[in-house]
Amino acid sequence: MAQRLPPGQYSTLDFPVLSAEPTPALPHQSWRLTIQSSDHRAYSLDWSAFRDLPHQDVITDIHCVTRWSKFDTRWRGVPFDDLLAVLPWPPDAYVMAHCYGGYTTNVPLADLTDGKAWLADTFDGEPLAPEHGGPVRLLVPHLYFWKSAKWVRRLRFMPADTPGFWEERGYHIYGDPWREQRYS
Ligand SMILES: Nc1nc2c(c(=O)[nH]1)N[C@H]1C(S)=C(S)[C@@H](COP(=O)(O)O)O[C@H]1N2
Ligand SMILES: [Mo]
Repeated sequence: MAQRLPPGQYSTLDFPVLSAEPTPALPHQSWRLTIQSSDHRAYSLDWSAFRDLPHQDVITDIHCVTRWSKFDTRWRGVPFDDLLAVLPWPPDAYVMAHCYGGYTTNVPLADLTDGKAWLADTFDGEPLAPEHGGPVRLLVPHLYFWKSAKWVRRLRFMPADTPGFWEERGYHIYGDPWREQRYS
């Protein structure tokens, strides 16, 4: 199974917490997810609208740029495709994920569609813990885990790729672990 571990990574059973900001308190009644088009149209979901979207179980490996990988992590969440399906307008080619707390990260739309990404609200059968991004985080497991934005608040479509928080600080604009795209 050597090919299961991307170059320069080691496998761990731990689930380290890596956050650039303090864990925000996000009660369900005040939580919102807003999708924003590049021409400033907005579509918001409250908790009950989000909960009513189709959910899917996911078992996947995750890879952090700090070199830990964790195999067979068990999530449940809304496939990004099902979120796109409820949007009243067409998406743009790039997405900036904005988080409660201010963190941002950029991902091309093509890396979020066709079953490649989820808005996860469950880990190991339990509501996603606040320190791991609960109530909802982005899960984009084929890219380094910094792209999996915790406490996601707003998904802003953009016509061009623009660096987010870590990407502005030297992390790779794309972040493919199999090509070791750690830093730019
Ligand atoms: N909002 C937010 N999301 C974030 C981060 C962060 O600092 N803030 N860190 C990223 C990084 S670098 C990693 S490795 C993972 C860590 O997720 P975990 O704490 O659940 O292991 O979250 C990513 N998403
Ligand atoms: Mo990370």
